[in-house]
Amino acid sequence: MTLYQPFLDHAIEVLQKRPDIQPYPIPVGFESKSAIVGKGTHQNEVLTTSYAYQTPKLRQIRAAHVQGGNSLQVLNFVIFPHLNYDLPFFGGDLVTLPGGHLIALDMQPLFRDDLTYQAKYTQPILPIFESYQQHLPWGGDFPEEARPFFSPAFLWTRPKENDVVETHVFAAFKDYLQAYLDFCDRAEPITDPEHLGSIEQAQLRYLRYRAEKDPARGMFTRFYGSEWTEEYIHGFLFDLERNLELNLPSSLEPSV
Ligand code: DBV
Repeated sequence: MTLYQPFLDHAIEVLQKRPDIQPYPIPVGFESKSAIVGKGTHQNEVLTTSYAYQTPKLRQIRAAHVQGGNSLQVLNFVIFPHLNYDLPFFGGDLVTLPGGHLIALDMQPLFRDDLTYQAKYTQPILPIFESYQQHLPWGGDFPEEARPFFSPAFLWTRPKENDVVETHVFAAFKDYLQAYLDFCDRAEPITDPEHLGSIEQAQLRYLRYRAEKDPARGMFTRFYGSEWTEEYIHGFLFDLERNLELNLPSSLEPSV
């Protein structure tokens, strides 16, 4: 059993209990991808598997699980709400590299500086955040340009020990996911056109940043090549723009 398998199993179990859950299509070739990397006695299989679901409120719930031995494990788990809800994104980036663990867990806001938004989606989770912060201290260095995409309840930590991941990080992951699904249950569709427009802009801002700056791009390119990697990023991991293109209202279709 690899380090993040219990996280993935838990998420899938919780999601599958929901009556409105449906599979979300994973493009052919991306359900599972494997490569042998390294030389001689350092050869290792790196296996990347993908999982995806949807509900009437959540456009895409998806996970990428990378398993490449004790010093290469990743679970990247993101939930993208439909564009007619003001829900934040659920963002989990659980990464183990030779240098140690790197954990990012948050409900990433659409409107970080909007106080009404913070009161709705950040304040309720601050008590959870604070209860873990003592065991999971701030992880330090962090890209400044990523700041707008994280909430004040951003759990960002670099634990040294596996057992911190297995205990505190796992517990935090479960609590954040449950709190997120509770937000979903309460969310009401947005109908005001101006509000809808600003949600779409915020979703695109977030998506473009993540696709462009995906910290896994280098790793995936080394293992599986750049063609597979770019298609995985834009066609599965961060696929909103492609889907918007496919669903253009007829009035916006190019008239050529
Ligand atoms: N990160 C992803 C996806 C991954 C992934 C889809 C499937 O967004 C893995 C894999 N994250 C991953 C790996 C690393 C990181 C690092 C492999 C290590 C990169 C390396 O050191 O070579 C949060 N993830 C990081 C870092 C941060 C995050 C801050 C370290 C700094 C960095 O390398 O950029 N999550 C990440 C992030 C956002 C987010 C930047 C921005 C909105 O939501």
